[in-house]
Amino acid sequence: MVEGRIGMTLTRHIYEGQLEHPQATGQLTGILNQIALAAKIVSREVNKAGLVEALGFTGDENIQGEEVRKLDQFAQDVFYAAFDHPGHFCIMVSEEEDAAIPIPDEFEKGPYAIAFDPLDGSSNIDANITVGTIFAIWRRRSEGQEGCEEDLLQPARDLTAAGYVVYGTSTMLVASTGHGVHGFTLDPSVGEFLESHHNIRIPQRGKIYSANEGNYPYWSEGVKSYVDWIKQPDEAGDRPYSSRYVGSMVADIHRTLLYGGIFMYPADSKQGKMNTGKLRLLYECAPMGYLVEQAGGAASTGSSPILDVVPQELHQRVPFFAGSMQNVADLRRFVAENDK
Ligand code: FDP
Repeated sequence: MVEGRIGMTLTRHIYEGQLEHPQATGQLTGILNQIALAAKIVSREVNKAGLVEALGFTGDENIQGEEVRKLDQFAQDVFYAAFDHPGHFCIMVSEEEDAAIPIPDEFEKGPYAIAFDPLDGSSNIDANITVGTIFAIWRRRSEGQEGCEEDLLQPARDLTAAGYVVYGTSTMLVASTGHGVHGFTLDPSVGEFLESHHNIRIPQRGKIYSANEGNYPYWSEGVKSYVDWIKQPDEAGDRPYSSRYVGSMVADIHRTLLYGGIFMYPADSKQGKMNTGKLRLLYECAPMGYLVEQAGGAASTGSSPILDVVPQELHQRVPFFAGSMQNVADLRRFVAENDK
């Protein structure tokens, strides 16, 4: 059971981390504080969504061809406003927008680039199911004032920080700056994120698998045979695994981090030929893979570590398998043996 430390607010945690690094400029502290503020605003709106008729579609479509729901747009606006002016970033990319988003001319440019999904799992909103925000932060690579795509097209191995906010039965912010993964639960009575999960460690093996199994007929032989295997009873009683799939990546990864097991969104051949899966690299798989590895787990495309994938385009998709170290190793073995 991971526990937080009494009186440890997110702000204090970040500040103390900063003190341990005398060379720190405080920029990262500022960024995480901005994210926490935006998360509180989105959390408030998510919680009262049904009451104020915030649910439903705006009528527009986003870059993925999905209809944009009102809360998606609201979350996009809130996080954009948190990132555009404090001088932390030189460029951003969001799931909601096709092109990279520049920092407006009138605002100072900063040393970081951010990729974010303002409201992941949004097809669940109408059913009152958990949704979340995901973010990934890299140090910029380009020189000069304006940022460019090169600052965003970096592998997860080079992340400076990443995290997510899960708007569930309570709102939690889970983040890493490369020194373990820590979780902070929003206490609405004081309006603060308080440390509730210090140094989250994912179990080395878990007995839960999480996948949209409706896609089974379209998976590769390797993935099919792995899923067949984890459903077969064995003498030791380690199998079959239990199946849990919310269909909201933040919720499924959050559970996987705490309980162990494997989350997967494999490539499939639904459209005829094998695709690269559904989930997006920059603002879904890279940050979640980084967090899972920071917690002692593994994240893979099935054949190579997610952290090593060098993005070629902003909205690139990749097959994604993440969770307990041993579960991901099993999956990789089945893929290596069956998918030549
Ligand atoms: P959503 O479409 O509701 O935004 O990538 C987005 C995502 O949800 C993930 O959060 C989730 O894990 C996945 O898609 C669910 O996809 P399926 O409906 O195909 O299972």
